[in-house]
Amino acid sequence: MPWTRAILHVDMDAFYASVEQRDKPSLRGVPVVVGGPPEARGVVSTASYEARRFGVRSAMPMAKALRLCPHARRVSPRMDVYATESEKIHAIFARYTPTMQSVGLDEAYLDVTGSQALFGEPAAMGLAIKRAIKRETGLTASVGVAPNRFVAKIASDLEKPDGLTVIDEAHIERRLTPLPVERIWGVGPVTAAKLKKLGIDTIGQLRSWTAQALATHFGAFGRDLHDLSRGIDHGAVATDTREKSLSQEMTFPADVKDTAFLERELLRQAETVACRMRAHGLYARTVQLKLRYDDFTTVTRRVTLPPFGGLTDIVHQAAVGLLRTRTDAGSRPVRLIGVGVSNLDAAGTVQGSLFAGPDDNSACVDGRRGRMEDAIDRIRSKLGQTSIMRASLLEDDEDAEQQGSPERP
Ligand code: TTP
Ligand code: MG
Repeated sequence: MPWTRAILHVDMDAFYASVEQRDKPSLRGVPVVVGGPPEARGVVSTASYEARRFGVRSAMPMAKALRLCPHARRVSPRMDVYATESEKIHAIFARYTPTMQSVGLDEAYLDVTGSQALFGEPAAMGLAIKRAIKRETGLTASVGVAPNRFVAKIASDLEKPDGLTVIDEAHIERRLTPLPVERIWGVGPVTAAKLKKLGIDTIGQLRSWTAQALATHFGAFGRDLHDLSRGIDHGAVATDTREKSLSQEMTFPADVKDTAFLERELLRQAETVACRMRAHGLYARTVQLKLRYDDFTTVTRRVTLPPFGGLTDIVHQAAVGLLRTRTDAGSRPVRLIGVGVSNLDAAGTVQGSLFAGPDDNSACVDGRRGRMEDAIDRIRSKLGQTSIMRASLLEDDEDAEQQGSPERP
Protein backbone atom coordinates (compact mmCIF):
# COMPACT_ATOMS: atom_id res chain seq x y z
CA MET A 1 0.00 0.00 0.00
CA PRO A 2 1.42 3.41 -0.90
CA TRP A 3 1.83 5.81 2.00
CA THR A 4 -0.80 8.57 2.22
CA ARG A 5 2.06 10.97 2.80
CA ALA A 6 5.74 10.09 2.47
CA ILE A 7 8.55 12.47 3.36
CA LEU A 8 12.29 11.81 3.20
CA HIS A 9 14.80 13.87 5.13
CA VAL A 10 18.28 13.53 3.68
CA ASP A 11 21.26 14.87 5.65
CA MET A 12 24.88 14.43 4.66
CA ASP A 13 27.18 13.02 7.34
CA ALA A 14 29.80 15.45 8.75
CA PHE A 15 29.47 17.16 5.39
CA TYR A 16 32.44 19.54 5.07
CA ALA A 17 34.74 17.16 6.95
CA SER A 18 33.72 14.20 4.79
CA VAL A 19 34.48 16.15 1.62
CA GLU A 20 37.95 16.96 3.00
CA GLN A 21 38.55 13.32 3.94
CA ARG A 22 37.42 12.20 0.52
CA ASP A 23 39.76 14.59 -1.28
CA LYS A 24 42.78 14.08 0.97
CA PRO A 25 43.45 10.45 1.88
CA SER A 26 45.84 11.43 4.71
CA LEU A 27 42.80 12.89 6.56
CA ARG A 28 40.85 9.64 6.49
CA GLY A 29 40.36 7.86 9.79
CA VAL A 30 41.79 10.75 11.82
CA PRO A 31 40.06 13.60 13.68
CA VAL A 32 39.43 16.49 11.27
CA VAL A 33 38.11 19.90 12.24
CA VAL A 34 36.94 22.29 9.52
CA GLY A 35 37.12 26.00 10.32
CA GLY A 36 39.32 29.07 10.54
CA PRO A 37 42.61 29.11 12.49
CA PRO A 38 42.46 29.63 16.28
CA GLU A 39 44.77 32.67 16.10
CA ALA A 40 42.15 34.40 13.93
CA ARG A 41 39.47 33.40 16.46
CA GLY A 42 38.21 30.73 14.08
CA VAL A 43 35.05 28.76 14.80
CA VAL A 44 34.38 25.08 14.07
CA SER A 45 32.12 24.63 11.03
CA THR A 46 32.04 20.89 11.52
CA ALA A 47 34.14 18.03 12.82
CA SER A 48 34.67 14.51 11.51
CA TYR A 49 33.11 11.72 13.54
CA GLU A 50 36.61 10.87 14.84
CA ALA A 51 36.92 14.39 16.29
CA ARG A 52 33.40 14.36 17.73
CA ARG A 53 34.46 11.56 20.06
CA PHE A 54 36.60 14.16 21.83
CA GLY A 55 33.63 16.46 22.31
CA VAL A 56 34.37 18.75 19.37
CA ARG A 57 31.18 20.33 18.01
CA SER A 58 30.02 22.79 15.36
CA ALA A 59 30.10 26.47 16.40
CA MET A 60 32.74 25.84 19.08
CA PRO A 61 35.76 28.19 19.10
CA MET A 62 38.61 26.52 17.23
CA ALA A 63 40.95 27.12 20.16
CA LYS A 64 38.70 25.08 22.42
CA ALA A 65 38.34 22.32 19.81
CA LEU A 66 42.11 21.97 19.54
CA ARG A 67 42.41 21.87 23.32
CA LEU A 68 39.89 19.01 23.46
CA CYS A 69 41.57 17.19 20.60
CA PRO A 70 45.17 18.42 20.20
CA HIS A 71 46.07 15.93 17.47
CA ALA A 72 43.11 16.96 15.27
CA ARG A 73 43.95 18.15 11.76
CA ARG A 74 42.47 21.59 11.09
CA VAL A 75 41.36 22.43 7.55
CA SER A 76 40.02 25.74 6.25
CA PRO A 77 36.63 25.47 4.55
CA ARG A 78 36.45 25.28 0.73
CA MET A 79 32.95 26.57 0.14
CA ASP A 80 33.09 26.30 -3.65
CA VAL A 81 33.77 22.56 -3.42
CA TYR A 82 30.95 22.02 -0.92
CA ALA A 83 28.59 24.00 -3.17
CA THR A 84 29.46 21.77 -6.13
CA GLU A 85 28.74 18.63 -4.09
CA SER A 86 25.50 20.22 -2.93
CA GLU A 87 24.43 20.76 -6.54
CA LYS A 88 25.12 17.09 -7.25
CA ILE A 89 23.02 15.79 -4.40
CA HIS A 90 20.16 18.13 -5.30
CA ALA A 91 20.26 16.85 -8.87
CA ILE A 92 19.89 13.33 -7.45
CA PHE A 93 16.90 14.39 -5.33
CA ALA A 94 15.27 15.92 -8.42
CA ARG A 95 15.19 12.51 -10.09
CA TYR A 96 12.75 11.39 -7.42
CA THR A 97 10.57 14.42 -6.82
CA PRO A 98 10.26 18.08 -7.75
CA THR A 99 8.79 18.78 -4.30
CA MET A 100 11.79 19.43 -2.15
CA GLN A 101 12.88 21.93 0.42
CA SER A 102 16.57 22.37 0.96
CA VAL A 103 17.98 23.42 4.29
CA GLY A 104 21.47 24.74 3.77
CA LEU A 105 23.86 22.88 1.52
CA ASP A 106 23.64 19.37 2.88
CA GLU A 107 20.08 18.75 3.97
CA ALA A 108 16.68 18.54 2.28
CA TYR A 109 13.12 17.39 2.75
CA LEU A 110 11.64 15.47 -0.16
CA ASP A 111 7.92 14.88 -0.54
CA VAL A 112 7.85 11.58 -2.41
CA THR A 113 4.14 10.86 -1.94
CA GLY A 114 3.46 11.21 -5.65
CA SER A 115 6.58 9.29 -6.66
CA GLN A 116 5.55 5.93 -5.20
CA ALA A 117 3.78 4.72 -8.34
CA LEU A 118 7.03 5.14 -10.26
CA PHE A 119 9.73 4.28 -7.75
CA GLY A 120 8.03 2.03 -5.20
CA GLU A 121 8.15 2.22 -1.44
CA PRO A 122 9.51 5.31 0.28
CA ALA A 123 12.23 3.22 1.97
CA ALA A 124 13.36 1.93 -1.43
CA MET A 125 13.64 5.53 -2.66
CA GLY A 126 15.65 6.42 0.45
CA LEU A 127 18.07 3.59 -0.22
CA ALA A 128 18.34 4.40 -3.93
CA ILE A 129 19.14 8.04 -3.08
CA LYS A 130 21.81 7.01 -0.57
CA ARG A 131 23.39 4.71 -3.15
CA ALA A 132 23.33 7.34 -5.87
CA ILE A 133 24.95 9.88 -3.53
CA LYS A 134 27.67 7.39 -2.61
CA ARG A 135 28.28 6.45 -6.23
CA GLU A 136 28.25 9.97 -7.63
CA THR A 137 30.00 11.90 -4.86
CA GLY A 138 31.78 9.27 -2.76
CA LEU A 139 30.02 10.66 0.34
CA THR A 140 27.53 9.16 2.77
CA ALA A 141 24.15 10.53 3.76
CA SER A 142 21.64 9.56 6.40
CA VAL A 143 17.99 9.33 5.41
CA GLY A 144 14.85 9.43 7.52
CA VAL A 145 11.56 8.19 6.08
CA ALA A 146 8.30 9.19 7.78
CA PRO A 147 4.80 10.52 7.15
CA ASN A 148 5.87 14.11 7.95
CA ARG A 149 8.90 16.41 8.06
CA PHE A 150 9.29 16.52 11.82
CA VAL A 151 9.44 12.75 12.23
CA ALA A 152 11.58 12.34 9.07
CA LYS A 153 14.15 14.72 10.52
CA ILE A 154 14.22 12.87 13.82
CA ALA A 155 14.55 9.58 11.91
CA SER A 156 17.51 10.70 9.78
CA ASP A 157 19.43 11.45 12.97
CA LEU A 158 18.78 8.14 14.74
CA GLU A 159 21.32 6.00 12.88
CA LYS A 160 23.89 8.54 11.71
CA PRO A 161 26.28 8.12 9.95
CA ASP A 162 25.18 6.24 6.81
CA GLY A 163 21.76 5.51 8.31
CA LEU A 164 18.39 4.70 6.78
CA THR A 165 15.60 4.87 9.33
CA VAL A 166 11.95 4.31 8.55
CA ILE A 167 9.27 5.39 11.02
CA ASP A 168 5.81 4.62 9.73
CA GLU A 169 2.59 5.97 11.19
CA ALA A 170 2.11 2.97 13.50
CA HIS A 171 5.53 3.33 15.14
CA ILE A 172 5.83 7.08 15.59
CA GLU A 173 4.88 7.32 19.26
CA ARG A 174 6.98 4.33 20.28
CA ARG A 175 10.08 5.67 18.53
CA LEU A 176 9.68 9.17 19.93
CA THR A 177 8.93 8.15 23.53
CA PRO A 178 12.51 7.67 24.82
CA LEU A 179 14.04 10.67 23.02
CA PRO A 180 15.13 13.76 24.97
CA VAL A 181 12.91 16.83 24.50
CA GLU A 182 15.86 18.64 22.85
CA ARG A 183 15.20 16.58 19.73
CA ILE A 184 11.99 18.54 19.15
CA TRP A 185 12.51 21.40 16.76
CA GLY A 186 12.02 24.75 18.46
CA VAL A 187 13.17 23.36 21.80
CA GLY A 188 16.43 25.16 22.50
CA PRO A 189 18.38 25.28 25.77
CA VAL A 190 15.95 27.73 27.40
CA THR A 191 12.77 25.72 26.71
CA ALA A 192 14.59 22.48 27.55
CA ALA A 193 15.62 23.86 30.94
CA LYS A 194 12.05 25.00 31.61
CA LEU A 195 10.71 21.57 30.66
CA LYS A 196 13.22 19.86 32.92
CA LYS A 197 12.09 21.99 35.84
CA LEU A 198 8.60 20.61 35.25
CA GLY A 199 10.04 17.09 35.36
CA ILE A 200 9.84 16.60 31.59
CA ASP A 201 13.03 15.10 30.12
CA THR A 202 11.70 12.88 27.34
CA ILE A 203 9.16 13.21 24.57
CA GLY A 204 7.18 10.40 26.24
CA GLN A 205 6.90 12.40 29.46
CA LEU A 206 5.83 15.47 27.50
CA ARG A 207 3.00 13.47 25.98
CA SER A 208 1.25 13.04 29.33
CA TRP A 209 0.64 16.79 29.57
CA THR A 210 -2.55 18.34 28.21
CA ALA A 211 -2.40 21.04 25.56
CA GLN A 212 -3.96 23.42 28.04
CA ALA A 213 -1.37 22.80 30.74
CA LEU A 214 1.44 23.24 28.23
CA ALA A 215 -0.16 26.47 26.99
CA THR A 216 -0.09 27.96 30.48
CA HIS A 217 3.67 27.42 30.62
CA PHE A 218 4.70 27.96 27.00
CA GLY A 219 1.97 30.09 25.42
CA ALA A 220 1.25 29.33 21.74
CA PHE A 221 4.27 27.05 21.54
CA GLY A 222 2.54 24.78 24.09
CA ARG A 223 0.09 23.68 21.41
CA ASP A 224 3.00 22.79 19.11
CA LEU A 225 4.72 20.85 21.89
CA HIS A 226 1.51 18.90 22.43
CA ASP A 227 1.32 17.95 18.73
CA LEU A 228 5.03 17.31 18.23
CA SER A 229 5.22 14.99 21.24
CA ARG A 230 2.74 12.82 19.28
CA GLY A 231 4.68 13.16 16.04
CA ILE A 232 1.98 15.34 14.50
CA ASP A 233 3.18 17.85 11.90
CA HIS A 234 0.94 19.04 9.10
CA GLY A 235 3.51 21.37 7.55
CA ALA A 236 4.04 20.93 3.82
CA VAL A 237 7.40 20.57 2.14
CA ALA A 238 7.84 24.13 0.92
CA THR A 239 9.32 23.73 -2.53
CA ASP A 240 12.13 26.18 -2.93
CA THR A 241 13.33 27.67 -6.14
CA ARG A 242 16.66 25.91 -6.43
CA GLU A 243 15.39 22.85 -8.31
CA LYS A 244 13.11 23.71 -11.14
CA SER A 245 13.53 20.77 -13.43
CA LEU A 246 12.62 17.14 -13.89
CA SER A 247 14.73 14.88 -16.02
CA GLN A 248 15.54 11.38 -17.00
CA GLU A 249 18.68 10.11 -18.69
CA MET A 250 20.34 6.89 -19.74
CA THR A 251 23.87 5.78 -20.58
CA PHE A 252 23.90 3.00 -23.14
CA PRO A 253 26.00 -0.12 -22.63
CA ALA A 254 27.20 0.36 -26.22
CA ASP A 255 27.31 3.64 -28.20
CA VAL A 256 24.30 4.22 -30.47
CA LYS A 257 24.18 5.63 -34.00
CA ASP A 258 20.65 4.59 -34.90
CA THR A 259 18.44 7.69 -34.51
CA ALA A 260 15.20 5.67 -34.54
CA PHE A 261 16.52 3.85 -31.50
CA LEU A 262 17.40 7.16 -29.82
CA GLU A 263 13.94 8.52 -30.54
CA ARG A 264 12.30 5.51 -28.94
CA GLU A 265 14.51 5.91 -25.86
CA LEU A 266 13.37 9.55 -25.77
CA LEU A 267 9.76 8.36 -25.84
CA ARG A 268 10.37 6.15 -22.83
CA GLN A 269 12.03 9.03 -20.98
CA ALA A 270 9.36 11.54 -22.02
CA GLU A 271 6.74 9.19 -20.65
CA THR A 272 8.48 9.04 -17.25
CA VAL A 273 9.00 12.79 -17.10
CA ALA A 274 5.41 13.54 -18.14
CA CYS A 275 4.09 11.06 -15.61
CA ARG A 276 6.02 12.80 -12.84
CA MET A 277 4.68 16.17 -14.00
CA ARG A 278 1.15 14.82 -13.77
CA ALA A 279 1.75 13.18 -10.41
CA HIS A 280 2.84 16.54 -8.99
CA GLY A 281 0.41 18.71 -10.95
CA LEU A 282 3.16 20.61 -12.71
CA TYR A 283 3.38 22.64 -15.87
CA ALA A 284 6.60 23.33 -17.72
CA ARG A 285 7.70 25.73 -20.40
CA THR A 286 11.03 24.32 -21.48
CA VAL A 287 12.10 20.96 -22.85
CA GLN A 288 15.76 20.12 -22.89
CA LEU A 289 17.69 17.38 -24.55
CA LYS A 290 21.06 16.20 -23.32
CA LEU A 291 23.46 14.16 -25.43
CA ARG A 292 26.88 12.79 -24.67
CA TYR A 293 28.86 11.66 -27.69
CA ASP A 294 31.34 8.80 -27.70
CA ASP A 295 34.24 11.20 -26.99
CA PHE A 296 32.39 12.40 -23.85
CA THR A 297 31.53 15.82 -25.33
CA THR A 298 28.19 16.71 -23.75
CA VAL A 299 25.67 19.08 -25.29
CA THR A 300 22.38 20.44 -24.01
CA ARG A 301 19.77 21.83 -26.39
CA ARG A 302 16.58 23.46 -25.23
CA VAL A 303 13.36 24.83 -26.61
CA THR A 304 10.83 27.05 -24.85
CA LEU A 305 7.16 26.46 -25.54
CA PRO A 306 3.86 27.82 -24.31
CA PRO A 307 3.15 26.31 -20.85
CA PHE A 308 2.24 22.64 -21.13
CA GLY A 309 0.96 20.00 -18.68
CA GLY A 310 2.39 16.49 -18.32
CA LEU A 311 1.83 15.21 -21.82
CA THR A 312 4.23 12.61 -23.16
CA ASP A 313 3.75 13.61 -26.78
CA ILE A 314 4.67 17.24 -26.26
CA VAL A 315 7.83 16.38 -24.36
CA HIS A 316 8.75 13.67 -26.84
CA GLN A 317 8.11 15.70 -29.97
CA ALA A 318 10.11 18.64 -28.66
CA ALA A 319 13.02 16.38 -27.78
CA VAL A 320 12.94 14.65 -31.15
CA GLY A 321 12.85 18.01 -32.90
CA LEU A 322 15.97 19.06 -30.99
CA LEU A 323 17.66 15.74 -31.70
CA ARG A 324 17.04 15.97 -35.44
CA THR A 325 17.84 19.62 -36.00
CA ARG A 326 20.37 20.64 -33.38
CA THR A 327 22.64 17.65 -32.77
CA ASP A 328 24.97 15.33 -34.70
CA ALA A 329 22.98 12.24 -33.73
CA GLY A 330 23.09 9.73 -36.55
CA SER A 331 26.56 10.71 -37.69
CA ARG A 332 28.30 10.68 -34.29
CA PRO A 333 27.84 7.76 -31.90
CA VAL A 334 25.89 8.65 -28.75
CA ARG A 335 26.78 7.39 -25.30
CA LEU A 336 24.11 9.04 -23.19
CA ILE A 337 20.76 10.62 -23.92
CA GLY A 338 18.43 12.46 -21.61
CA VAL A 339 15.32 14.57 -21.67
CA GLY A 340 14.12 17.06 -19.11
CA VAL A 341 11.56 19.77 -18.53
CA SER A 342 12.18 23.00 -16.67
CA ASN A 343 10.57 26.35 -15.93
CA LEU A 344 8.17 24.41 -13.77
CA ASP A 345 5.04 25.79 -12.19
CA ALA A 346 2.30 24.22 -10.15
CA ALA A 347 -0.99 23.65 -12.01
CA GLY A 348 -3.25 26.63 -11.64
CA THR A 349 -0.48 29.19 -11.34
CA VAL A 350 0.09 29.35 -15.09
CA GLN A 351 -2.17 31.95 -16.62
CA GLY A 352 -3.89 31.33 -19.90
CA SER A 353 -2.26 28.00 -20.62
CA LEU A 354 -2.52 27.00 -24.26
CA PHE A 355 -3.83 23.60 -23.29
CA ALA A 356 -6.16 24.43 -20.42
CA GLY A 357 -9.66 23.08 -20.95
CA PRO A 358 -12.60 24.77 -19.18
CA ASP A 359 -14.06 21.51 -17.84
CA ASP A 360 -10.97 19.91 -16.40
CA ASN A 361 -9.37 20.80 -13.11
CA SER A 362 -7.07 17.78 -12.87
CA ALA A 363 -3.30 18.04 -13.04
CA CYS A 364 -3.39 17.27 -16.72
CA VAL A 365 -5.65 19.90 -18.19
CA ASP A 366 -5.48 19.24 -21.85
CA GLY A 367 -8.71 17.42 -22.50
CA ARG A 368 -9.04 13.91 -23.80
CA ARG A 369 -5.41 12.95 -24.22
CA GLY A 370 -4.59 14.28 -20.78
CA ARG A 371 -7.36 12.28 -19.18
CA MET A 372 -6.18 9.19 -21.02
CA GLU A 373 -2.67 9.63 -19.71
CA ASP A 374 -4.02 10.12 -16.18
CA ALA A 375 -5.97 6.89 -16.57
CA ILE A 376 -2.81 5.13 -17.73
CA ASP A 377 -0.99 6.39 -14.64
CA ARG A 378 -3.73 5.05 -12.42
CA ILE A 379 -3.63 1.63 -14.07
CA ARG A 380 0.14 1.53 -13.85
CA SER A 381 0.13 2.50 -10.20
CA LYS A 382 -2.12 -0.50 -9.55
CA LEU A 383 -0.64 -3.05 -11.94
CA GLY A 384 2.95 -1.97 -12.41
CA GLN A 385 4.95 0.07 -14.87
CA THR A 386 4.88 -2.42 -17.77
CA SER A 387 1.14 -3.18 -17.64
CA ILE A 388 0.44 -0.61 -20.36
CA MET A 389 2.99 0.22 -23.01
CA ARG A 390 2.90 2.06 -26.25
CA ALA A 391 3.25 -0.21 -29.28
CA SER A 392 6.43 1.58 -30.30
CA LEU A 393 7.97 1.00 -26.88
CA LEU A 394 7.36 -2.72 -27.21
CA GLU A 395 9.40 -2.65 -30.40
CA ASP A 396 12.00 -0.68 -28.53
CA ASP A 397 12.43 -3.41 -25.96
CA GLU A 398 13.47 -5.89 -28.63
CA ASP A 399 15.89 -3.36 -30.06
CA ALA A 400 17.26 -2.59 -26.64
CA GLU A 401 18.26 -6.19 -26.22
CA GLN A 402 20.09 -6.29 -29.52
CA GLN A 403 21.56 -2.85 -29.12
CA GLY A 404 22.44 -2.90 -25.47
CA SER A 405 23.28 -6.48 -24.61
CA PRO A 406 26.65 -6.81 -22.90
CA GLU A 407 27.36 -9.90 -25.03
CA ARG A 408 27.29 -7.76 -28.14
CA PRO A 409 30.70 -7.78 -29.88
P1 TTP B 1 25.07 19.69 9.74
O1 TTP B 1 24.25 18.83 8.86
O2 TTP B 1 24.45 20.28 10.96
O3 TTP B 1 26.33 18.88 10.26
P2 TTP B 1 27.25 17.84 9.49
O4 TTP B 1 26.74 17.49 8.16
O5 TTP B 1 28.65 18.35 9.53
O6 TTP B 1 27.19 16.58 10.46
P3 TTP B 1 25.98 15.56 10.69
O7 TTP B 1 24.84 15.99 9.82
O8 TTP B 1 26.52 14.21 10.31
O9 TTP B 1 25.68 15.65 12.15
O10 TTP B 1 25.68 20.90 8.91
C1 TTP B 1 26.09 20.75 7.58
C2 TTP B 1 27.30 21.60 7.29
O11 TTP B 1 27.03 22.97 7.59
C3 TTP B 1 28.51 21.22 8.12
O12 TTP B 1 29.27 20.19 7.53
C4 TTP B 1 29.24 22.52 8.25
C5 TTP B 1 28.18 23.60 8.13
N1 TTP B 1 27.90 24.16 9.47
C6 TTP B 1 28.56 25.33 9.86
O13 TTP B 1 29.34 25.89 9.07
N2 TTP B 1 28.32 25.83 11.10
C7 TTP B 1 27.47 25.23 11.99
O14 TTP B 1 27.29 25.72 13.13
C8 TTP B 1 26.78 24.04 11.58
C9 TTP B 1 25.84 23.34 12.54
C10 TTP B 1 27.03 23.55 10.33
MG1 MG C 1 24.72 16.98 7.84
